[in-house]
Amino acid sequence: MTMHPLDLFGIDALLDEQERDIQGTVRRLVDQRLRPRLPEWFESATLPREIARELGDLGLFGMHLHGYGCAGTNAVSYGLACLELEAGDSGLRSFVSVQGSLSMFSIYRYGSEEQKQEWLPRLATGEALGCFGLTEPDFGSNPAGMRTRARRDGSDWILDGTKMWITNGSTADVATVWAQTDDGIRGFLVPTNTTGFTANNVHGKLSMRASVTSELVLDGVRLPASAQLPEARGLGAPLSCLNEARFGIVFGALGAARDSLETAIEYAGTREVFDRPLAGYQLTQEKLADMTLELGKGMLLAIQLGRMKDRGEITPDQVSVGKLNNVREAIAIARECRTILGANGITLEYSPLRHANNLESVLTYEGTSEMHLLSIGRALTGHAAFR
Ligand code: TGC
Ligand code: FAD
Repeated sequence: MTMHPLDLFGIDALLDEQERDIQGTVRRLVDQRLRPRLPEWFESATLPREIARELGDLGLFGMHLHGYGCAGTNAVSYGLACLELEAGDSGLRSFVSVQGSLSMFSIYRYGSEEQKQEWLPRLATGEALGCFGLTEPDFGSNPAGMRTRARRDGSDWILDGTKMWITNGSTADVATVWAQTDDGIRGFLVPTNTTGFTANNVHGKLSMRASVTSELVLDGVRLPASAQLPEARGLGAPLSCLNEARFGIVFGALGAARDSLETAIEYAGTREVFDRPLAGYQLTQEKLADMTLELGKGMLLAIQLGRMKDRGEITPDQVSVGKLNNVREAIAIARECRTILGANGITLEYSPLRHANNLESVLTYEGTSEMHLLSIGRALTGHAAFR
């Protein structure tokens, strides 16, 4: 008899019935409806917009938000949904992260009642798509230096600037855009059909191919005063949205790792080398055992952070611990699993290298590993070493 890696940690026993149900539902959606098409989407560098309705029907967009058509689940359930989506492909999890944790959360947390009524119900169903423009060509890790500028013209705002690497940029109906004003950084909701707004897709990606990544150009975009997010003041506003998306990644990255490990265990069990199964060799077992330890420890960390988030106790530095550790271990697991698959591991037929390539983006976005190391370093020493 063999065991599933996570059963060695008794992970299921840490979840309640509703959390297990949500996880099972998302896993079935991914396995039955999405997984068969993922290699093709990865190869053709597309993610069809139509899947938004399917994800919306399951309540996956903004699922941990309350009201406005959102499911209102706890944080652990949201994390488990991210994990199952990323067990398919990081592009799927990104799609849901950006819609729910960045676009919807920015409106939910900082928007006017009118903005919430206008956008949240449609974003929750997937009828509308949102994106979140913080990064610029020259300001990624250091968004405080952003050059995008919003200036007053009477009661209107005029936005000029360029955002870069924006997930769902060219498919979104509304962009949350962060810009410098005379009073510091502010957020704006830009309907993407506004004159002066254009989105150009990034091509030639070797990572996160089943995901749309775009440049946003704002050239004299005129917006009414009501387009400003009234409650967002300063850099802390966009950074607080990142906490939400980073939390999803703490769980999500482990989905890519779990799928890689399951694939490697199954492959090693059937692949014969030197006349017997690869799984029977000590070197293979050492790899599998070590990866199981990191996967299980990552899950324990994710659930611990999820419980703290549900109690309203989690801090940004604790999210950094989870994001740094779980993405770093997930990419190491995906790469190690690839070795077990030999040459077969370099094809789209098997998931580990696709996951590893995707995780290169996950290592970089939502704060690079170096930024999270420095955040933890600051928490430990009191010295900020960013500048
Ligand atoms: P610093 O002086 O530390 O902070 C400025 C203000 O912000 C507050 N703050 C936070 N608030 C909430 N959550 C956080 N995580 C926060 N971090 C900082 C802070 O208290 C302060 O508030 P106040 O009231 O005192 O003004 O700012 P800094 O300029 O020194 O920067 C710190 C640093 C480097 C940690 C920050 O800039 C950073 O996190 N950089 C990384 C940028 C990043 O992660 N970008 C992600 C873009 S979005 C994305 O990648 C989406 S991918 C999505 C997908 O496809 O899944
Ligand atoms: P840089 O900031 O130029 O960093 C380059 C290297 O320098 C990194 O290794 C970094 O860690 C290191 N470095 C930087 N500062 C320091 C320092 N002080 N000390 C030591 N090392 C340092 N952004 C959005 O706003 N919205 C999105 O939807 C979005 N989606 C994305 C999707 C994908 C697929 C990718 C790849 C990125 C996405 N991003 C998005 C952008 C992402 O957040 C940035 O790429 C990230 O924040 C890093 O910025 P950068 O690429 O400019 O790297």
